[in-house]
Formats: sequence, structure tokens, C-alpha cells
Amino acid sequence: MTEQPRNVPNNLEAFWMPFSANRQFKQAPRMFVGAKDMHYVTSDGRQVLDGTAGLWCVNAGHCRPKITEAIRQQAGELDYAPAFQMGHPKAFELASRLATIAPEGLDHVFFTNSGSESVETALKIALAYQRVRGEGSRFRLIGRERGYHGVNFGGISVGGIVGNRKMFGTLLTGVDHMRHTHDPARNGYSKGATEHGVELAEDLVRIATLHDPSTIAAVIVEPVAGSTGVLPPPKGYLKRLREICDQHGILLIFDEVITGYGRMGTAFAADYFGVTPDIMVTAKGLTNGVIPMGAVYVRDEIYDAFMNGPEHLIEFAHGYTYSGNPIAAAAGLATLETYKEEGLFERARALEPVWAEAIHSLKGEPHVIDIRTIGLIGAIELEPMKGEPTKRAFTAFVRAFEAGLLIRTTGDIIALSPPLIVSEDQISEIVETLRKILRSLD
Ligand code: PXG
Repeated sequence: MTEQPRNVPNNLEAFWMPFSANRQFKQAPRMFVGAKDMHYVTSDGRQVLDGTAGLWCVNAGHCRPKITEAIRQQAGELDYAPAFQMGHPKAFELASRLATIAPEGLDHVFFTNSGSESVETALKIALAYQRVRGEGSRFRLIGRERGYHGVNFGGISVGGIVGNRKMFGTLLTGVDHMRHTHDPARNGYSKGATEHGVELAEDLVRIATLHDPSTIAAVIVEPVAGSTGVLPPPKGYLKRLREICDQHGILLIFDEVITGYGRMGTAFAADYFGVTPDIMVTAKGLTNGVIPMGAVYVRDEIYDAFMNGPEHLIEFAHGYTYSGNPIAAAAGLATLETYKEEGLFERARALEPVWAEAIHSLKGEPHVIDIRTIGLIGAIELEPMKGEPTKRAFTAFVRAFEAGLLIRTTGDIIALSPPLIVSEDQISEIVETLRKILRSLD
């Protein structure tokens, strides 16, 4: 890894940055020019410890040799193959391998290029499935307040983050939302699933009763809500959703974009909570974040229901130019091998209590009003500054970067999700750097 400063672009104007404070950034840019394992290298040659696995995606750490080499090799061997009506072996191999690590019964995989596309794909599969099985009156989709399901129209419609919805008109019709499960008054400073709130699953019964269950196609939830500030589910909540869905013929979709591929110390949150959805939405850790790729897993009955009619006809009118792209598939295969060879899911599981204890040691530090941990995820909620929400956490983010630590903030919540290769010393480093920063904040 080079320690030398490298060239940076001298004009920052043209790039409209996503989900960023463009003007603030362009006045004082924070640039990464390299990365290895647990660290980034900044354009001024500093090492920054990655407390967030990039954006919750680099689960095996950065620039891992097997993944880098697989991409290099694939780019020189078969760069692109048409995704429609043609195939290449690695996409099939990856889908088969994914089916082996998925919860039982989720044996079919549809490839996309991102979490947002995986969400759209899942919602479309749900609606189309209800129709092909003769339940076309099921057109409603149910989400949840504070849910994050990416940024496309279906995802923001079932999502429940107001700021991501309010600019974009009428969104999808036929959508309703359950209440969120965040209840710090009863569940403050939680480790793992929370004690209180299982009764909130009954919202699904209420909504199903209001609209009649025969109009509802699917319900989508994040098993652990991530982007909204890390909200673990109440104990028994997901199981109860499963029961209600079974009772009423409603499909249960888990959005595992953040929780998939080891983040919870299991392959998927479905394994952690012992609840299997009908459709599972993934992306991010599938390729270690290195090449864009998403995967939607479906129950066998769902796939089988489409495999009807004349065999020369396309069964499902959906797909992307880059679905199962060869380089992405190669990256996915090498990522799965890296996870397996290094036992990273098990490693995350073993670290969960160490992680929880370390993050919870910040209880009582200035401005901290709640802490939540689950798997290798942590959230530290700060008291907002009077009249200036998000400012305190954003200041913490900038100070952490200056102090050599990458964190994420959402509202006034600090979210942490390090690569699964994080060492115990690095966990201490994350916590002690944050402690200093919390003590420095106004
Ligand atoms: N579903 C969930 C649950 C997500 O967390 C998406 C869908 C969309 O994925 P794409 O690949 O389209 O971005 C996400 C993405 C953060 C953060 O800091 C979270 C996400 C993305 C960027 C930042 O919380 N989640």
C-alpha cells in the first residue's frame, strides 16, 4: 500500500455527488485514493480505519487478493455476454453457490446490479407471482415506517423515510405502512433483538383487515432496519409477521441488503432470527462491494409458478443488461470463497459479544441518548443540537475522518458496521476514537 500522496482531480464541479452535501464537500474534500484490508488511504497519505465497510458492503475488507485476481482474470477472458437468451457459466455457478448458503427452500436467484434494483425486482416478482397463481386481486404492497429499500420508485413507495419520498409525487399507489419498531423508552441500550414491541407485528393484521387480505400481495421489511439508524426487531416480531403472512396468503420479503453475507454473524438475518422469507433481497456484500451486483432469492414454488405455458415464451418480462454480468459473477464467486476460507461469518458471530460490550461502553459519554448493537452493527444515538438536527453527528463524522476513522451518520445517529475481518484491537480503536470525539463535541 502506498503512503505517498497521489494526484487528485482539480475540478470538483461536474460530479453531482449522491446523498452528499455537495457544497460542503467541495469546499473541503475528503478523498480516498487507496485501500487495503481494514484501512483506506486518503489523498494526503493518511490511513483511515474503515468503521463502516465502505457503505456496509466491504465485508471481507479491502483489495482482497482472491477477489482482485478473479476480476482481473475474468476481464481478460470473457468481458461481457448478453444477459437475455444467452448465458455464461459463472452466472449459473454463482446462483447455485448462493442457493447453497441461502435458507432452505430459497433455491432460485435473479441477478440485478444494486440493492435498489433488487427491491424493484422483488416487488415485481411478488405482484407477478400473485397474478400467475390466480390471485391477481392481490396488488397491494405493505412496507414500514422508517424502512429503507433503496431509491427507485417502488422502493421509496414501500420505504418509510420521509426525506427520501417527499419530493417525488404520488409514488406507487396501493401501498400502506406498518408502524416502525423504534421504542427507546422501553428498549433503551439494547443488545440483539429488543425486549418490547412484538405486538407491533399486529399492525399487519390491522392493515390486512382494513384492505382485506385478498388485496395484499406482499409485505417487505428489513430484518434489522439499517439506514434509518439501526433498529433491531423486537423479539418474536419477525416470527409473528411470518405467521400472519402464512395465514393470509401474503408473501414475506426480507430486504437483506445490509444484513446479508455475514453482517449478523450468519449468512443472512433470516438464519440469525430463524425466520425464512418467501423472497430475499440482497446486494452489497455479495461481491464485497467491489463490483455492483444484487441477487434476489425466491422460494421454489414462486419460480415454479412461472414455469408454465409454451416453452419458447419468456416467462417473466424483467431483467437488466448487466444481470449476472461475467465480471460481477467472478467477483461474487471469489467473495464467497474468501468468506468461506477465512470463516468470516463465524468470525463475526464470535465477535458479536465483544463488539456489543465495546460499543456499549460509550454509555454515559456526552450527548449519548441510546446505543444499539446486533451482529457486527452498532448505533450510537446523539441528542440533536437545539434547532440544528443532524449537525452534531455530522461534526462527529468530520472529526472522526480527521482522526483516522470512517463512520456513517444518519440524522443524529452514528452507525458502525466494520468489515468482518476487524480485530479486537481495532474495535477498541474505533471506540476510543469515538469516545474522544464525543467529549470534544458542543
Ligand atoms: N435496501 C436496503 C436495506 C439498503 O440498506 C438498499 C436497499 C439500496 O441499495 P443500493 O445498492 O441501491 O444503494 C440499501 C442501501 C447508509 C447507507 O449509510 C445505506 C445504504 C446505501 C448507502 C448508505 O446507511 N443502503
